[in-house]
Amino acid sequence: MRSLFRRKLDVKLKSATLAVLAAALVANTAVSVIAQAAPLKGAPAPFDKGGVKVALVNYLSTGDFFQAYEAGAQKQAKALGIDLRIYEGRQDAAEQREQIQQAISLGVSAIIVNHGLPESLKDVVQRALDKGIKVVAFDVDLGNPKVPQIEQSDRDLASLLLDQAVKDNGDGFAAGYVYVAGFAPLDRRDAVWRDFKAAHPKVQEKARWGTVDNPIAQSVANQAAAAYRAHPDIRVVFAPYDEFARGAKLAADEANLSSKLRIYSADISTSDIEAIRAPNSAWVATAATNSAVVGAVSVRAAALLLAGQAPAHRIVVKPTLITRDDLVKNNIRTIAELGEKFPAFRSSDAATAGWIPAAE
Ligand code: SR1
Repeated sequence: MRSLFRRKLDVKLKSATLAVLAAALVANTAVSVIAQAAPLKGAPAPFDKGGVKVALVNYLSTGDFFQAYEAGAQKQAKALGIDLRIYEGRQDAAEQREQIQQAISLGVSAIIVNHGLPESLKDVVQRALDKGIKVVAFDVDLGNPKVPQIEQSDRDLASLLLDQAVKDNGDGFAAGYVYVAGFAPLDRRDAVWRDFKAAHPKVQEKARWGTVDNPIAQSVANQAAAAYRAHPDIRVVFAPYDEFARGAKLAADEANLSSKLRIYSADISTSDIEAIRAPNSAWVATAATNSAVVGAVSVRAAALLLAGQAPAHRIVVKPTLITRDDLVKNNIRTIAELGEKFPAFRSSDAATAGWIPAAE
């Protein structure tokens, strides 16, 4: 029988462990240990020995796009035997800097930076590089030749949407535009919108709104409702982020405007597909990648750098246009079903090598 002393000690140790875990959560240290850092047969160093630790430091984590991105990164990390530490994004620039510093102290070999504000990241990323840590960035332009940049070709994405908008509505319409400055993908899509307006003088931007305050879709819906009331002639809404489109649609549904408006967005998830397919939905098209694939590409880019096989400086995952008609005609209800119809939603050949196991 165990002594009373021993049992008291066990209780104390358990409470201490819980306290450490709770402290980790409060301090927002990496809480996810995803995979065993196992050796990968036939792979170059350091993957042949295992023990490779990589950090994924997010600026944004909420919403379907970022959840699928993380899931894709986890799956690819597991296939590579990488121990992936994920730092949740809370849209807090100071916290993201601190997380990068924590990853450096933890002794990771590579860091994936997912979104963020370049000015608050550049020096801390340089600190990581100076210590020999490899860095890749998704959708944040760190302007550093040593940091490969991953993106979804935002120019193509916006062009696909706006071409479709002209196809559906002609080259003259009153538009609402949902935008928040300072996010690299949104800024790149905005550049296309500005060029588009210059080339289509009969397109009038009647109202502009946008916020990334959580819950994003609901906050955008509140703004959209006011914009629709003030500008009842709006017929097209360019909302190139799925959370924005959800908000624009919510407000359209509530104001009974679904049959008068057409919404064009970016991104796609199973719940987006459901919203686009809903009877009489105003959300008629989106241009998107599979964000799980983009997460996998981000991990592969970091792995290539670690193996001394530098990927291209600009790594692009190409988007595909998906219309409501495509979804309805092909009876597509999920991302998996979308992958059966559009191969680009199954995998990408960006940042691949023979020794990297597929995980998509
Ligand atoms: C706030 S930035 C949101 C965008 O980031 C990713 O690039 C997704 O495509 C999303 O639209």
